[in-house]
Amino acid sequence: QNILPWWKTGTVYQIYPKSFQATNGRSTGDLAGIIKRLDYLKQLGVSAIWLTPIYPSPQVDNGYDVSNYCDINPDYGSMADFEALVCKAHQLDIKIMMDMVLNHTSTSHPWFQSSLDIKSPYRTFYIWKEANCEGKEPNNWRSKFGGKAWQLDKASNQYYLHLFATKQADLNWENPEVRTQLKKVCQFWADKGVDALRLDVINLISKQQDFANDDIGDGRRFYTDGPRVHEYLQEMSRDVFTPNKLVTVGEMSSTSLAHCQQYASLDGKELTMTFNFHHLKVDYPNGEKWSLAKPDFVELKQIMGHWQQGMHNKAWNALFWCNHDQPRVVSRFGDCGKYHNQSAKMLAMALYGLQGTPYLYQGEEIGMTNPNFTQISQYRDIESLNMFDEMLQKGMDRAKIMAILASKSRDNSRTPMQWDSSLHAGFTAGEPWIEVANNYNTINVKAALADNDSIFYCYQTLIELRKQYPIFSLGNYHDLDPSTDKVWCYTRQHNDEILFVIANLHAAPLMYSLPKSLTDKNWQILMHNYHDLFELSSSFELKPYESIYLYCN
Ligand code: TEU
Repeated sequence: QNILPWWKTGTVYQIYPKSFQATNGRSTGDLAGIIKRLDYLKQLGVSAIWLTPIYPSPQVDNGYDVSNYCDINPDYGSMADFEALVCKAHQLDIKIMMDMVLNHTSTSHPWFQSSLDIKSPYRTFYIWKEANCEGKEPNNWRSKFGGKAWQLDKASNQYYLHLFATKQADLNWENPEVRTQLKKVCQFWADKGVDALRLDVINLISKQQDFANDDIGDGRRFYTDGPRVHEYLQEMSRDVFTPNKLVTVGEMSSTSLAHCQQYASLDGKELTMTFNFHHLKVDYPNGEKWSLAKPDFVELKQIMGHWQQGMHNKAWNALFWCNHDQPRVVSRFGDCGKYHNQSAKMLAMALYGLQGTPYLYQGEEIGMTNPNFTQISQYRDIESLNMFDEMLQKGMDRAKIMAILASKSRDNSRTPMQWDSSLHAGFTAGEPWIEVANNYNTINVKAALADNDSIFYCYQTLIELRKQYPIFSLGNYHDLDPSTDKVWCYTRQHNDEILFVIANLHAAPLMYSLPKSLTDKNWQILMHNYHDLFELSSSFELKPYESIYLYCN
């Protein structure tokens, strides 16, 4: 057991600092607020905290538009506050993971400002191109946030590439000096005592250099898992990740299993592990995020199985339902009404039985829900606001657009953390930058800690079990019935040890029969999301969202 590193047995807690905890009546959260809540995170049992970007930034994309990689956004505090956070976290044996946004910078970054001068050595830090022969954009690539991926600079009459917002300019990784500077940035944070890095859209850094038109798509096939991406990551690993023992998780946009087997290969030549998003597209009809559909659970299980088996003994997965870009999972795949508690626990148990490192997004541990905003004025996210305009222009009905945003917007997970039932959920004494969800009277940390049947304690137990039982890190994966959308039942096996996960995905009760091969085992009940007595027999009724962990060795 001792040979398993912390990132194979531990859980990472994602903090969205802007919405976590404010002090001094600020409208946004801050570092002092995070320090204040470290004991709570220790009680939960997490091994590390991932902070989404806390660097100086114009906040066009909530910090993913960095204007200085080596400082702290003054709204969040100072470098001294950051050093205090690292120190206190380490005292509690909690590691720090920083978010590195290395694919692009803010256009306010001094490098970009300098690059506006065509003669500046920084010109080649970005991807500047001439207009095409018709005097238009260099190609037809689209921005992920809507609109074109190229912005004209009138002074030089050239365009720069931005795969995200207009004010997020893509860096030119072909230039070795760019790579040198970015390695220095990683080294800077390693020297501050940071233990781990989350690398934002890191599989988009290498673009096909002919910048061809994409006749069948938005351009992504020319820069996703691009030609030199593995080479670049090997260089980063060799020069800065490995010498500093940095654990790394790469966020991979529209990637493939074959690429992730290499990115997150157990030989550690590139990254420690990868996030992918295929399992969170099972409610995108025909791949379209901005429309409504129920999740396809057969597809969900099939995707999870594909990755579990494909990565086993080769590479390492990151496991997650939620992050700051995704709606709340209990609103999405569970039930926010009568079965809020059971469905949130079922989703937790189904995911935490898998192989990989779980990432728990702030508020998920108390079953926070989407806020059900009804007015466009309640939204803040640049992607949501751009999509609202795009859908309006397409002539879509306004009520329909609002329903889509209420289900799909990234702001669904960005509302303030619900600490207690006081004003603004205890997030701030001032005016929060985005509204609190109006169910904070019942869904909050204080209430969760006071109820030993709460979702919080389910996560606490799961996190502890994963540290204690190596089967979670080591076992293989076998789906007992991939074709049903009623239940998700799988085993994890390592030598004679078996973890058997049973989860009812719906509110409807149903009869479940143990597969023959698993009936004669000496099962022990490791966990159960109902506290009623559970008698195991060869066939039994599964209650709404009931889930059980059985274990034998
Ligand atoms: O997200 C990358 C990404 O591709 C998404 O999950 C994105 O939010 C989605 O495609 C929009 O539909 C990362 C960050 O997590 C996100 O918050 C940033 O906005 C983005 O990179 C740009 O830095």
